[in-house]
Amino acid sequence: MIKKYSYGQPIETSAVVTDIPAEQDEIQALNLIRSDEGNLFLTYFMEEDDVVYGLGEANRGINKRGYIYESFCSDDPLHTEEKRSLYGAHNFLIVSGMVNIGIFVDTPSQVQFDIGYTAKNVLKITPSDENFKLYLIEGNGAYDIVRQFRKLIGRSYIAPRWAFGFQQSRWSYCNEDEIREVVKNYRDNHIPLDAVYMDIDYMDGYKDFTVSEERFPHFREFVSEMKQQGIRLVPIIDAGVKIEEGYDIYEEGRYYQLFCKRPDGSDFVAGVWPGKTHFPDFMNTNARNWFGSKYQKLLQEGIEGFWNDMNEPAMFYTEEGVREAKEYLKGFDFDNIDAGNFFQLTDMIKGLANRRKDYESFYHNMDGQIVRHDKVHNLYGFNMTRAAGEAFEHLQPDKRILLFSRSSYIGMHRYGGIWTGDNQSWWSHLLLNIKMMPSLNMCGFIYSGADLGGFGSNCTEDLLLRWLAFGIFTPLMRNHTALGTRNQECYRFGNSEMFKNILSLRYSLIPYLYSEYMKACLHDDMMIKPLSFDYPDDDLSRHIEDQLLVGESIMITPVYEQNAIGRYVYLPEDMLFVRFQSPSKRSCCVMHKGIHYIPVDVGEVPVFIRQNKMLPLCRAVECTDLLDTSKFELIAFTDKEMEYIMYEDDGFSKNYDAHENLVSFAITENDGQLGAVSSKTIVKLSLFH
Ligand code: MIG
Repeated sequence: MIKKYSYGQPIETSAVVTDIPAEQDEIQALNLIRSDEGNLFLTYFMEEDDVVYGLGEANRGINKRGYIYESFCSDDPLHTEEKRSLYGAHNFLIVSGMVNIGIFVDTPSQVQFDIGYTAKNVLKITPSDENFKLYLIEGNGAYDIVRQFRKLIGRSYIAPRWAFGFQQSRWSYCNEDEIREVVKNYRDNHIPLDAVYMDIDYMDGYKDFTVSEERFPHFREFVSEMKQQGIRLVPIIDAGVKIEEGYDIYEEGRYYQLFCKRPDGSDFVAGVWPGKTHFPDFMNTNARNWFGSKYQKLLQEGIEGFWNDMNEPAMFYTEEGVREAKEYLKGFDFDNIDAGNFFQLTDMIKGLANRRKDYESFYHNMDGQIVRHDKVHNLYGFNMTRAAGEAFEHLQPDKRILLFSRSSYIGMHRYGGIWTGDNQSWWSHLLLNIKMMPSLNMCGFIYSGADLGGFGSNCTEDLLLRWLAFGIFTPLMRNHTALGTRNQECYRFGNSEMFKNILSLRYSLIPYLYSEYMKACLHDDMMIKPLSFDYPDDDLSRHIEDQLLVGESIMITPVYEQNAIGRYVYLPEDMLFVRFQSPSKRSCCVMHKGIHYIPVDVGEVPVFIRQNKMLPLCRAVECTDLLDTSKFELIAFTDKEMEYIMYEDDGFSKNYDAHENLVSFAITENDGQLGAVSSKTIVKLSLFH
């Protein structure tokens, strides 16, 4: 049951698609309090053993209890443990225990969630704006609440199937030959690959929707050359539009008044990659339609996917900030630098980027309503991505286009996925990736993933192998790294065989992963879940943070520590342990409910098949275009009749709900013998009980 409460005059965020009338009475479950300082907050008393799920793209654990988080989309590339904000703002959480309650604070500006940080058992939610909507969801457990919430916010974006292939990125592959070289190395080593990313250097002077003629002189031909090798190119689009006379996007945006404004009506200026830029006013319908239509320039070159970056929006500096810095420096006593002014000086310079003050200094025209940016800050990246998503509906109505964003708010999940931004090549960030996936799923961001191998810092071979062994289960499976870091493509480390094995397993799993992904999208469900969602009565499951359920059949237990030779796992029921060593080499054994230590060598992938479930596998290939989904191998863990329904479609059109899309793999009994029955060819059945 969902109740909606509305306070003051909230700005519409478009997060929710179901219109429900607001309650008239005061809220029952939470206390709305005004503090002595005058600000409004909500409190809820948590029981000692309540678990708190949610907050989507946020730091720390699956259980959010014990820390403080702030929803304020932030371009912060150092996701250390103390950070309170990352790139997304996903204000949905669930307090789960004897009583279960879902809370969605729908407001476009900053919100603070103190989840037992100040007082151990107190959840305190402080919206920075007193005009907000609040949704309270009662349900039969956390999982039920998530499903109700997901119905409220609408169907998740659906990616094309090729986007389940492995994707390689780097900041930047600078020209055609560098990309050719990457592709050649993958193909020569028989390591599967479906896409290569084009980071900012493909553009002409970092100007959106341009392609450097010098570095990509025959772009359309190049896109098609890559396509013939089964490779899609995915260009980046940045939020800021370069200020340059004669550049059509700049000229049009200025002429039609489609950029964010200063109070005096002039276009707001921020420095980003191209130098000085204007920010398109994505809160304005005309601006969205205009910017969205520009993606056509690349679509008509044959491009089929995009990633939207820098849309918090990130800024290196503003003109106002620089002016202040200059003033400060004029008066600075460079001859007498001591501890006091030294830090003042460095903080001053570092503080030029993404200043709160700057976010408070420009305005949006929300179709007639003038709103200061900080009041709607969390909607900017959402609306950039919405601009693209809505445009694709007209430009390519019958085709799925890959789209994901860095910044987001709930509601954006209907238009695109996300990647989790600038992580580091740290083991702790592999673990963070593991813990974040179910939270993203709760908020509808199903097509998502992290920079595998880590963005900042130098990756090592074992970290990349372990990270990929987890990444094969995330819909977006992309290796990406920053400018200046060590080469991180899979063929860069001596032993390409292990990489080939892991990625080949991904391709064997694609029919299953895609099926579970599509079911999650079509039924407003989750693809990647915490254990407790499917084992609600198993107490220990509520506290497992490093094992996940992927779809209905499997539990995964990734290794995320350097030099580990295995790990402890907890089985909430008897399961079949499958140790994938290579596509052709694996060992299986039944393990009982409880705690076990399992060996997992570097290069191996441990998978547990749940009771009365099965895992279909197809033959591994080097790109998704070559997948043969007529023949399957089944690994089943059952001693009775059962069935797995696989969702399958062409992977690019939008005929999602057709009945033919469901294929049955059944284990049935005949003359006392269990066997497999399907309209597909079963090349091998491995049955365990
Ligand atoms: O300020 O385009 O998160 O993935 O490689 C850095 C360069 C800008 C940040 C993105 C990252 C991308 C990088 N971008």
